[in-house]
Amino acid sequence: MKTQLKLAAACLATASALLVMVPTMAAPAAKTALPVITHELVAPPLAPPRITRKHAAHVVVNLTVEEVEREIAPGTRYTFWTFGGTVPGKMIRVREGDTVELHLQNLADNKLPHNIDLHAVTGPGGGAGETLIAPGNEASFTFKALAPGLYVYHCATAPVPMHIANGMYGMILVEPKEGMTPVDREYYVMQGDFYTNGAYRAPGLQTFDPQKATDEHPTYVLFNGADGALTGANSLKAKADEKVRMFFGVGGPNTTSSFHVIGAIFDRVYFEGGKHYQENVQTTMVPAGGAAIVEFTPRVPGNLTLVDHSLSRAFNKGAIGLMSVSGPDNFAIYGKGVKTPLPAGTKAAKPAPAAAPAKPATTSAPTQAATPPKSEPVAAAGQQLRGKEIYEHSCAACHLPDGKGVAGIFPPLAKSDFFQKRPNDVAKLVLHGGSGEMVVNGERYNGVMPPQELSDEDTAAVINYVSTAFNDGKPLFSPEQVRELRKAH
Ligand code: HEC
Ligand SMILES: [Cu+2]
Repeated sequence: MKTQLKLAAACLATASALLVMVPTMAAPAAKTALPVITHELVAPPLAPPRITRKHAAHVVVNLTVEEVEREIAPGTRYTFWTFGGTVPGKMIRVREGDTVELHLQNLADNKLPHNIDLHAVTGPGGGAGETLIAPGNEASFTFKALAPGLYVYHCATAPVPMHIANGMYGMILVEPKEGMTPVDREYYVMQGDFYTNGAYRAPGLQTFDPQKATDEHPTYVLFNGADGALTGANSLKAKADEKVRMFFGVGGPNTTSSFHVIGAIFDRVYFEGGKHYQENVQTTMVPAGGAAIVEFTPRVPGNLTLVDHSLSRAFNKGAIGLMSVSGPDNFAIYGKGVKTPLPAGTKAAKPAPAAAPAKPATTSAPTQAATPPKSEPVAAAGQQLRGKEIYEHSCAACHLPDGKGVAGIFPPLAKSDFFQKRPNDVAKLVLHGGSGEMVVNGERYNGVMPPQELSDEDTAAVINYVSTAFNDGKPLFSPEQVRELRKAH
Protein backbone atom coordinates (compact mmCIF):
# COMPACT_ATOMS: atom_id res chain seq x y z
CA MET A 1 0.00 0.00 0.00
CA LYS A 2 2.69 2.42 0.97
CA THR A 3 4.84 1.79 -2.09
CA GLN A 4 2.02 1.95 -4.59
CA LEU A 5 2.98 5.30 -6.05
CA LYS A 6 6.48 6.26 -7.04
CA LEU A 7 5.68 9.03 -9.48
CA ALA A 8 6.99 12.56 -9.72
CA ALA A 9 5.23 14.88 -7.28
CA ALA A 10 3.33 16.95 -9.86
CA CYS A 11 2.15 13.88 -11.69
CA LEU A 12 1.12 12.26 -8.43
CA ALA A 13 -0.81 15.35 -7.38
CA THR A 14 -2.89 15.26 -10.52
CA ALA A 15 -3.36 11.52 -10.34
CA SER A 16 -4.60 11.65 -6.78
CA ALA A 17 -6.82 14.63 -7.45
CA LEU A 18 -8.51 12.64 -10.15
CA LEU A 19 -8.71 9.58 -7.95
CA VAL A 20 -10.34 11.49 -5.18
CA MET A 21 -12.63 13.77 -7.11
CA VAL A 22 -13.77 11.86 -10.18
CA PRO A 23 -12.70 8.26 -10.07
CA THR A 24 -14.52 7.32 -13.28
CA MET A 25 -13.07 9.86 -15.66
CA ALA A 26 -9.69 10.53 -17.23
CA ALA A 27 -8.18 13.73 -18.66
CA PRO A 28 -11.30 15.94 -19.10
CA ALA A 29 -12.01 15.70 -15.39
CA ALA A 30 -9.34 18.33 -14.73
CA LYS A 31 -12.09 20.94 -15.21
CA THR A 32 -14.06 19.77 -12.21
CA ALA A 33 -11.07 18.78 -10.05
CA LEU A 34 -9.93 21.15 -7.34
CA PRO A 35 -7.05 23.44 -8.21
CA VAL A 36 -3.79 21.86 -7.08
CA ILE A 37 -1.58 23.93 -4.81
CA THR A 38 1.83 22.93 -3.50
CA HIS A 39 2.19 24.09 0.12
CA GLU A 40 5.20 26.26 0.88
CA LEU A 41 6.62 25.41 4.29
CA VAL A 42 8.44 27.92 6.52
CA ALA A 43 10.54 27.37 9.64
CA PRO A 44 9.21 28.16 13.14
CA PRO A 45 8.64 30.59 14.81
CA LEU A 46 7.09 31.71 11.54
CA ALA A 47 3.69 30.50 10.37
CA PRO A 48 2.67 30.17 6.72
CA PRO A 49 0.74 33.23 5.45
CA ARG A 50 -3.00 33.70 5.95
CA ILE A 51 -5.16 32.05 3.31
CA THR A 52 -6.92 34.55 1.04
CA ARG A 53 -8.59 32.24 -1.48
CA LYS A 54 -12.34 31.76 -1.19
CA HIS A 55 -12.60 28.23 -2.60
CA ALA A 56 -11.42 24.74 -1.74
CA ALA A 57 -8.15 23.41 -3.14
CA HIS A 58 -6.18 20.20 -3.39
CA VAL A 59 -3.15 21.00 -1.29
CA VAL A 60 0.04 18.97 -1.72
CA VAL A 61 2.23 18.93 1.39
CA ASN A 62 5.75 17.51 1.17
CA LEU A 63 7.18 16.76 4.61
CA THR A 64 10.54 15.11 5.24
CA VAL A 65 11.60 13.21 8.33
CA GLU A 66 15.13 14.18 9.34
CA GLU A 67 17.16 12.82 12.27
CA VAL A 68 19.58 15.60 13.17
CA GLU A 69 22.12 16.24 15.92
CA ARG A 70 22.20 19.82 17.17
CA GLU A 71 22.29 21.98 20.30
CA ILE A 72 19.48 21.59 22.81
CA ALA A 73 21.22 24.15 25.04
CA PRO A 74 24.46 26.09 24.56
CA GLY A 75 27.23 23.49 24.61
CA THR A 76 24.79 20.57 24.95
CA ARG A 77 23.95 18.42 21.94
CA TYR A 78 21.09 16.04 21.30
CA THR A 79 19.84 13.92 18.41
CA PHE A 80 16.44 15.27 17.42
CA TRP A 81 14.00 13.45 15.18
CA THR A 82 12.12 16.05 13.18
CA PHE A 83 9.46 16.82 10.60
CA GLY A 84 11.13 19.10 8.08
CA GLY A 85 14.36 19.54 10.07
CA THR A 86 12.87 21.76 12.79
CA VAL A 87 11.31 21.36 16.25
CA PRO A 88 8.40 21.86 16.11
CA GLY A 89 7.91 20.45 12.61
CA LYS A 90 6.98 22.87 9.84
CA MET A 91 3.47 24.26 10.27
CA ILE A 92 0.84 23.28 7.70
CA ARG A 93 -1.98 25.73 6.85
CA VAL A 94 -5.04 24.76 4.82
CA ARG A 95 -8.67 25.85 4.47
CA GLU A 96 -11.80 24.09 5.69
CA GLY A 97 -12.99 21.81 2.89
CA ASP A 98 -9.55 21.42 1.27
CA THR A 99 -8.28 18.01 0.30
CA VAL A 100 -4.78 17.51 1.65
CA GLU A 101 -2.38 15.20 -0.12
CA LEU A 102 0.41 14.54 2.32
CA HIS A 103 3.74 13.08 1.26
CA LEU A 104 6.13 11.89 3.91
CA GLN A 105 9.71 11.13 3.00
CA ASN A 106 11.81 9.18 5.50
CA LEU A 107 15.26 10.29 4.33
CA ALA A 108 17.75 7.55 3.46
CA ASP A 109 20.35 8.41 6.11
CA ASN A 110 17.82 8.16 8.96
CA LYS A 111 18.05 5.12 11.24
CA LEU A 112 14.43 4.39 12.11
CA PRO A 113 10.95 3.97 10.69
CA HIS A 114 8.58 6.91 11.23
CA ASN A 115 5.08 8.02 10.30
CA ILE A 116 2.62 10.85 10.92
CA ASP A 117 -0.68 11.08 12.78
CA LEU A 118 -2.48 14.38 12.21
CA HIS A 119 -5.22 15.30 14.67
CA ALA A 120 -6.96 17.16 11.82
CA VAL A 121 -7.69 13.87 10.07
CA THR A 122 -11.02 12.08 10.41
CA GLY A 123 -10.15 8.40 10.11
CA PRO A 124 -8.35 5.65 12.04
CA GLY A 125 -4.83 6.52 13.18
CA GLY A 126 -4.95 9.98 11.61
CA GLY A 127 -2.78 8.71 8.76
CA ALA A 128 -0.36 6.73 10.91
CA GLY A 129 -0.96 3.41 9.18
CA GLU A 130 -0.80 4.88 5.68
CA THR A 131 2.51 6.60 6.29
CA LEU A 132 4.62 4.13 8.28
CA ILE A 133 7.84 3.78 6.30
CA ALA A 134 11.46 2.74 6.76
CA PRO A 135 14.33 5.10 5.87
CA GLY A 136 14.69 5.62 2.12
CA ASN A 137 10.92 5.50 1.40
CA GLU A 138 8.09 7.87 0.69
CA ALA A 139 4.45 7.44 1.68
CA SER A 140 1.42 9.53 0.79
CA PHE A 141 -2.27 9.68 1.60
CA THR A 142 -5.09 12.18 1.25
CA PHE A 143 -7.66 13.44 3.71
CA LYS A 144 -10.32 16.10 3.73
CA ALA A 145 -9.92 18.94 6.22
CA LEU A 146 -13.48 18.81 7.54
CA ALA A 147 -13.32 20.84 10.73
CA PRO A 148 -11.61 24.21 11.21
CA GLY A 149 -9.19 24.42 14.12
CA LEU A 150 -5.56 24.23 15.18
CA TYR A 151 -4.34 20.64 15.43
CA VAL A 152 -1.18 18.87 16.57
CA TYR A 153 0.49 16.31 14.35
CA HIS A 154 3.11 13.86 15.60
CA CYS A 155 4.95 10.67 14.85
CA ALA A 156 3.09 7.60 16.07
CA THR A 157 5.75 4.96 15.65
CA ALA A 158 6.56 2.72 18.64
CA PRO A 159 7.80 3.65 21.15
CA VAL A 160 5.57 6.68 20.54
CA PRO A 161 6.56 8.69 23.64
CA MET A 162 10.21 8.43 22.58
CA HIS A 163 9.54 9.64 19.02
CA ILE A 164 7.63 12.62 20.42
CA ALA A 165 10.20 13.29 23.14
CA ASN A 166 12.83 13.52 20.41
CA GLY A 167 10.90 16.34 18.74
CA MET A 168 8.48 14.67 16.31
CA TYR A 169 5.50 17.01 16.48
CA GLY A 170 4.15 20.07 14.73
CA MET A 171 0.80 21.66 13.92
CA ILE A 172 -1.70 21.97 11.12
CA LEU A 173 -4.11 24.89 11.02
CA VAL A 174 -7.41 24.42 9.22
CA GLU A 175 -8.73 27.94 8.64
CA PRO A 176 -12.51 28.35 8.75
CA LYS A 177 -14.24 28.96 5.38
CA GLU A 178 -15.03 32.51 6.39
CA GLY A 179 -11.30 33.16 6.97
CA MET A 180 -9.45 34.55 9.98
CA THR A 181 -9.34 38.15 11.15
CA PRO A 182 -6.30 40.03 9.88
CA VAL A 183 -3.49 40.60 12.40
CA ASP A 184 -0.12 42.32 12.14
CA ARG A 185 2.04 39.34 13.12
CA GLU A 186 1.72 35.64 13.57
CA TYR A 187 4.06 33.30 15.40
CA TYR A 188 4.26 29.54 15.81
CA VAL A 189 5.46 28.18 19.16
CA MET A 190 5.31 24.69 20.63
CA GLN A 191 6.27 23.38 24.03
CA GLY A 192 7.85 19.98 24.48
CA ASP A 193 9.53 18.00 27.27
CA PHE A 194 12.93 16.37 26.81
CA TYR A 195 14.66 13.65 28.82
CA THR A 196 18.45 13.51 28.75
CA ASN A 197 20.79 11.18 30.60
CA GLY A 198 22.76 14.17 31.94
CA ALA A 199 21.40 16.99 34.09
CA TYR A 200 19.95 20.24 32.72
CA ARG A 201 22.64 21.90 30.61
CA ALA A 202 25.22 19.18 31.29
CA PRO A 203 27.62 19.70 28.38
CA GLY A 204 28.36 17.37 25.48
CA LEU A 205 26.19 14.94 23.52
CA GLN A 206 23.26 13.70 25.59
CA THR A 207 21.16 10.62 24.99
CA PHE A 208 17.45 9.97 25.61
CA ASP A 209 16.74 8.70 29.14
CA PRO A 210 13.78 6.28 28.94
CA GLN A 211 13.39 5.99 32.71
CA LYS A 212 13.09 9.75 33.19
CA ALA A 213 10.49 9.75 30.40
CA THR A 214 8.46 6.98 32.02
CA ASP A 215 8.66 8.77 35.35
CA GLU A 216 7.64 12.02 33.62
CA HIS A 217 10.64 13.85 35.03
CA PRO A 218 11.76 16.04 32.15
CA THR A 219 15.28 17.44 32.14
CA TYR A 220 14.17 20.18 29.76
CA VAL A 221 10.81 21.77 29.05
CA LEU A 222 11.35 23.91 25.98
CA PHE A 223 9.71 26.26 23.54
CA ASN A 224 10.62 25.41 19.95
CA GLY A 225 13.09 22.67 20.77
CA ALA A 226 16.05 24.50 22.26
CA ASP A 227 17.00 26.37 25.37
CA GLY A 228 17.17 29.93 24.05
CA ALA A 229 15.17 29.26 20.86
CA LEU A 230 13.15 32.39 21.69
CA THR A 231 15.51 34.51 23.82
CA GLY A 232 18.43 36.84 23.17
CA ALA A 233 18.93 37.37 19.43
CA ASN A 234 16.10 34.88 18.77
CA SER A 235 13.49 36.88 20.71
CA LEU A 236 10.19 37.35 18.91
CA LYS A 237 9.54 40.91 17.75
CA ALA A 238 6.49 43.17 17.73
CA LYS A 239 5.64 46.85 17.82
CA ALA A 240 3.39 48.47 20.39
CA ASP A 241 -0.28 48.42 19.30
CA GLU A 242 0.23 45.63 16.77
CA LYS A 243 -2.15 42.71 16.93
CA VAL A 244 -0.20 39.51 17.52
CA ARG A 245 -1.56 36.03 16.94
CA MET A 246 0.29 33.05 18.30
CA PHE A 247 -0.33 29.46 17.34
CA PHE A 248 0.67 27.67 20.52
CA GLY A 249 0.71 23.93 20.93
CA VAL A 250 2.11 21.26 23.22
CA GLY A 251 3.86 18.28 21.69
CA GLY A 252 4.59 16.73 25.07
CA PRO A 253 4.88 13.80 25.27
CA ASN A 254 3.95 14.37 28.90
CA THR A 255 3.67 17.94 30.17
CA THR A 256 0.68 20.22 29.85
CA SER A 257 1.35 23.94 29.64
CA SER A 258 -0.05 26.76 31.73
CA PHE A 259 0.78 29.13 28.93
CA HIS A 260 1.19 32.75 30.01
CA VAL A 261 2.79 35.89 28.62
CA ILE A 262 4.14 38.07 31.42
CA GLY A 263 3.06 41.64 30.72
CA ALA A 264 0.14 40.90 28.40
CA ILE A 265 -3.51 39.88 28.65
CA PHE A 266 -4.79 37.72 25.83
CA ASP A 267 -7.57 39.62 24.02
CA ARG A 268 -8.80 36.29 22.72
CA VAL A 269 -7.97 32.65 23.33
CA TYR A 270 -9.41 30.08 20.95
CA PHE A 271 -9.08 27.54 23.72
CA GLU A 272 -8.16 23.98 22.83
CA GLY A 273 -7.58 25.21 19.26
CA GLY A 274 -11.33 25.10 18.57
CA LYS A 275 -14.01 27.39 17.25
CA HIS A 276 -14.96 29.50 20.24
CA TYR A 277 -12.95 32.08 22.04
CA GLN A 278 -12.73 33.41 25.56
CA GLU A 279 -11.74 37.05 26.11
CA ASN A 280 -9.33 38.69 28.56
CA VAL A 281 -7.40 35.62 29.60
CA GLN A 282 -4.25 35.61 31.74
CA THR A 283 -3.15 31.97 31.43
CA THR A 284 -4.48 29.24 29.21
CA MET A 285 -4.09 25.54 29.85
CA VAL A 286 -2.90 23.56 26.85
CA PRO A 287 -2.86 19.79 27.13
CA ALA A 288 -0.23 17.48 25.65
CA GLY A 289 -1.29 16.90 22.07
CA GLY A 290 -3.41 20.06 22.16
CA ALA A 291 -3.28 23.66 21.05
CA ALA A 292 -4.63 27.18 21.52
CA ILE A 293 -4.70 30.26 19.34
CA VAL A 294 -3.93 33.30 21.46
CA GLU A 295 -4.21 36.92 20.34
CA PHE A 296 -2.88 39.91 22.18
CA THR A 297 -1.84 43.50 21.61
CA PRO A 298 1.34 44.78 23.25
CA ARG A 299 0.78 48.41 24.20
CA VAL A 300 4.09 49.62 25.59
CA PRO A 301 7.75 48.96 24.76
CA GLY A 302 9.84 46.40 26.64
CA ASN A 303 10.15 42.65 26.91
CA LEU A 304 7.15 40.36 27.23
CA THR A 305 8.06 36.96 28.64
CA LEU A 306 6.49 33.73 27.43
CA VAL A 307 6.40 31.06 30.13
CA ASP A 308 4.81 27.85 31.22
CA HIS A 309 3.43 29.27 34.49
CA SER A 310 4.42 26.02 36.18
CA LEU A 311 7.41 28.24 36.78
CA SER A 312 10.11 25.78 37.75
CA ARG A 313 9.90 24.69 34.14
CA ALA A 314 10.45 28.28 33.02
CA PHE A 315 13.33 29.09 35.33
CA ASN A 316 14.98 25.70 35.74
CA LYS A 317 14.12 23.72 32.62
CA GLY A 318 14.09 26.29 29.85
CA ALA A 319 10.38 26.99 29.16
CA ILE A 320 10.92 30.69 28.63
CA GLY A 321 10.82 32.97 25.61
CA LEU A 322 10.85 36.70 24.98
CA MET A 323 8.96 39.06 22.74
CA SER A 324 10.79 42.32 22.36
CA VAL A 325 8.29 45.14 21.83
CA SER A 326 9.37 48.45 20.33
CA GLY A 327 7.48 51.72 20.23
CA PRO A 328 6.84 54.88 22.21
CA ASP A 329 6.13 54.86 25.94
CA ASN A 330 2.49 55.14 26.92
CA PHE A 331 2.48 56.23 30.54
CA ALA A 332 -1.33 56.33 30.66
CA ILE A 333 -1.31 52.54 30.18
CA TYR A 334 1.89 51.66 32.00
CA GLY A 335 2.96 54.46 34.35
CA LYS A 336 6.45 55.36 35.40
CA GLY A 337 7.31 53.68 38.69
CA VAL A 338 7.97 55.71 41.80
CA LYS A 339 10.11 54.11 44.48
CA THR A 340 11.15 55.50 47.80
CA PRO A 341 13.35 53.65 50.24
CA LEU A 342 12.07 52.97 53.73
CA PRO A 343 14.45 54.06 56.45
CA ALA A 344 17.17 51.39 56.74
CA GLY A 345 16.21 48.57 59.00
CA THR A 346 12.44 49.15 58.87
CA LYS A 347 10.85 45.89 60.00
CA ALA A 348 7.45 44.48 60.78
CA ALA A 349 6.45 45.42 64.31
CA LYS A 350 6.25 41.85 65.51
CA PRO A 351 8.25 38.86 64.44
CA ALA A 352 6.13 37.41 61.62
CA PRO A 353 7.07 33.76 61.35
CA ALA A 354 5.31 32.98 58.05
CA ALA A 355 6.14 36.22 56.22
CA ALA A 356 9.36 35.59 54.33
CA PRO A 357 10.32 32.01 53.52
CA ALA A 358 13.69 33.20 52.26
CA LYS A 359 15.77 31.23 54.74
CA PRO A 360 15.02 27.74 55.96
CA ALA A 361 14.97 27.57 59.76
CA THR A 362 18.23 26.08 60.91
CA THR A 363 17.52 25.85 64.62
CA SER A 364 14.64 24.18 66.35
CA ALA A 365 13.42 27.19 68.36
CA PRO A 366 12.14 30.34 66.63
CA THR A 367 15.02 32.80 66.67
CA GLN A 368 15.64 36.35 65.59
CA ALA A 369 18.57 35.37 63.41
CA ALA A 370 17.41 37.65 60.60
CA THR A 371 17.30 40.73 62.84
CA PRO A 372 20.37 42.87 62.33
CA PRO A 373 22.78 43.35 65.22
CA LYS A 374 21.69 46.53 66.98
CA SER A 375 25.17 47.71 67.84
CA GLU A 376 26.39 49.28 64.54
CA PRO A 377 23.85 51.63 63.01
CA VAL A 378 26.38 53.80 61.11
CA ALA A 379 25.42 55.18 57.63
CA ALA A 380 27.73 52.96 55.56
CA ALA A 381 26.87 49.95 57.66
CA GLY A 382 23.21 50.85 57.11
CA GLN A 383 23.70 50.66 53.37
CA GLN A 384 25.65 47.43 53.74
CA LEU A 385 22.82 45.95 55.79
CA ARG A 386 20.23 47.12 53.29
CA GLY A 387 22.31 45.57 50.50
CA LYS A 388 22.43 42.27 52.34
CA GLU A 389 18.66 42.28 52.89
CA ILE A 390 17.99 42.97 49.24
CA TYR A 391 20.49 40.36 48.20
CA GLU A 392 18.79 37.74 50.31
CA HIS A 393 15.31 38.67 49.12
CA SER A 394 15.94 39.44 45.45
CA CYS A 395 19.10 37.73 44.26
CA ALA A 396 19.82 34.69 46.44
CA ALA A 397 17.01 32.62 44.92
CA CYS A 398 18.97 32.39 41.68
CA HIS A 399 22.56 33.31 42.50
CA LEU A 400 22.40 31.38 45.83
CA PRO A 401 22.93 32.81 49.33
CA ASP A 402 26.72 32.51 49.07
CA GLY A 403 26.77 34.10 45.59
CA LYS A 404 28.35 31.04 44.01
CA GLY A 405 25.51 30.49 41.53
CA VAL A 406 24.64 27.24 39.75
CA ALA A 407 27.15 26.19 37.08
CA GLY A 408 25.72 26.66 33.60
CA ILE A 409 22.43 28.15 34.85
CA PHE A 410 22.90 31.07 37.23
CA PRO A 411 26.33 32.70 37.00
CA PRO A 412 28.35 33.30 40.17
CA LEU A 413 28.42 36.79 41.68
CA ALA A 414 31.15 35.77 44.12
CA LYS A 415 34.63 36.23 42.62
CA SER A 416 32.99 36.91 39.25
CA ASP A 417 35.26 38.35 36.55
CA PHE A 418 32.18 39.78 34.83
CA PHE A 419 31.17 41.59 38.01
CA GLN A 420 34.67 42.88 38.70
CA LYS A 421 35.44 44.09 35.18
CA ARG A 422 32.13 45.47 33.93
CA PRO A 423 30.44 47.49 36.71
CA ASN A 424 28.24 49.49 34.30
CA ASP A 425 26.95 46.31 32.65
CA VAL A 426 26.23 44.92 36.11
CA ALA A 427 24.16 47.99 36.98
CA LYS A 428 22.31 47.77 33.64
CA LEU A 429 21.51 44.10 34.27
CA VAL A 430 20.14 44.82 37.73
CA LEU A 431 18.12 47.79 36.44
CA HIS A 432 16.76 46.39 33.19
CA GLY A 433 17.42 42.65 33.28
CA GLY A 434 19.07 40.90 30.37
CA SER A 435 19.27 37.80 28.25
CA GLY A 436 21.58 36.24 25.72
CA GLU A 437 24.94 34.62 25.97
CA MET A 438 27.51 35.76 28.54
CA VAL A 439 30.73 34.24 29.80
CA VAL A 440 31.47 34.36 33.52
CA ASN A 441 34.73 32.89 34.86
CA GLY A 442 35.17 30.99 31.61
CA GLU A 443 31.72 29.35 31.75
CA ARG A 444 28.99 30.15 29.19
CA TYR A 445 25.54 31.27 30.34
CA ASN A 446 22.49 31.90 28.23
CA GLY A 447 19.62 32.60 30.59
CA VAL A 448 17.21 35.35 31.41
CA MET A 449 17.82 37.70 34.28
CA PRO A 450 14.59 39.55 35.07
CA PRO A 451 14.74 43.30 35.80
CA GLN A 452 14.91 43.79 39.57
CA GLU A 453 12.53 46.74 40.05
CA LEU A 454 14.67 48.31 42.77
CA SER A 455 15.03 52.00 43.68
CA ASP A 456 18.29 53.79 42.89
CA GLU A 457 19.28 53.51 46.56
CA ASP A 458 18.59 49.80 46.71
CA THR A 459 20.29 49.10 43.39
CA ALA A 460 23.44 50.83 44.65
CA ALA A 461 23.17 49.07 48.00
CA VAL A 462 22.89 45.57 46.57
CA ILE A 463 25.68 46.03 44.03
CA ASN A 464 27.94 47.50 46.72
CA TYR A 465 27.11 44.58 48.96
CA VAL A 466 28.02 42.07 46.25
CA SER A 467 31.25 43.98 45.64
CA THR A 468 32.38 44.12 49.27
CA ALA A 469 31.00 40.83 50.59
CA PHE A 470 31.65 38.54 47.61
CA ASN A 471 34.42 40.17 45.58
CA ASP A 472 36.80 41.77 48.13
CA GLY A 473 35.98 45.04 46.37
CA LYS A 474 34.99 48.58 47.25
CA PRO A 475 31.49 50.09 47.05
CA LEU A 476 30.95 50.84 43.33
CA PHE A 477 27.93 53.11 43.00
CA SER A 478 26.15 55.96 44.72
CA PRO A 479 22.38 56.22 44.26
CA GLU A 480 23.02 59.31 42.10
CA GLN A 481 25.24 57.34 39.74
CA VAL A 482 22.57 54.68 39.43
CA ARG A 483 20.01 57.41 38.64
CA GLU A 484 22.24 58.65 35.80
CA LEU A 485 22.60 55.13 34.38
CA ARG A 486 18.87 54.58 34.58
CA LYS A 487 18.28 57.81 32.64
CA ALA A 488 20.89 56.86 30.04
CA HIS A 489 18.91 53.75 29.10
C1 HEC B 1 15.37 34.71 38.45
C2 HEC B 1 16.77 34.49 38.59
C3 HEC B 1 17.67 35.70 38.88
C4 HEC B 1 17.52 36.65 39.86
C5 HEC B 1 16.41 36.77 40.88
C6 HEC B 1 18.68 37.51 39.75
N1 HEC B 1 19.47 37.10 38.73
FE1 HEC B 1 21.24 37.93 38.15
N2 HEC B 1 21.36 36.65 36.61
C7 HEC B 1 20.47 35.66 36.35
C8 HEC B 1 20.85 34.99 35.12
C9 HEC B 1 20.13 33.81 34.47
C10 HEC B 1 21.99 35.65 34.66
C11 HEC B 1 22.71 35.37 33.36
C12 HEC B 1 22.00 36.13 32.25
C13 HEC B 1 22.45 35.73 30.87
O1 HEC B 1 22.87 34.58 30.68
O2 HEC B 1 22.31 36.57 29.96
C14 HEC B 1 22.31 36.69 35.64
C15 HEC B 1 23.40 37.51 35.56
C16 HEC B 1 23.79 38.41 36.55
C17 HEC B 1 25.02 39.16 36.56
C18 HEC B 1 26.15 39.14 35.53
C19 HEC B 1 26.96 37.88 35.60
C20 HEC B 1 27.78 37.67 36.86
O3 HEC B 1 27.71 36.57 37.41
O4 HEC B 1 28.50 38.56 37.30
C21 HEC B 1 24.98 39.95 37.67
C22 HEC B 1 26.05 40.89 38.15
C23 HEC B 1 23.73 39.67 38.34
N3 HEC B 1 23.03 38.72 37.64
C24 HEC B 1 23.35 40.28 39.53
C25 HEC B 1 22.13 40.06 40.16
C26 HEC B 1 21.69 40.76 41.32
C27 HEC B 1 22.51 41.81 42.05
C28 HEC B 1 20.44 40.30 41.61
C29 HEC B 1 19.51 40.77 42.71
C30 HEC B 1 19.26 42.18 42.84
C31 HEC B 1 20.11 39.30 40.63
N4 HEC B 1 21.15 39.17 39.76
C32 HEC B 1 18.92 38.59 40.61
C33 HEC B 1 19.38 35.29 37.11
C34 HEC B 1 18.89 36.01 38.17
CU1 LIG C 1 9.13 8.90 14.48
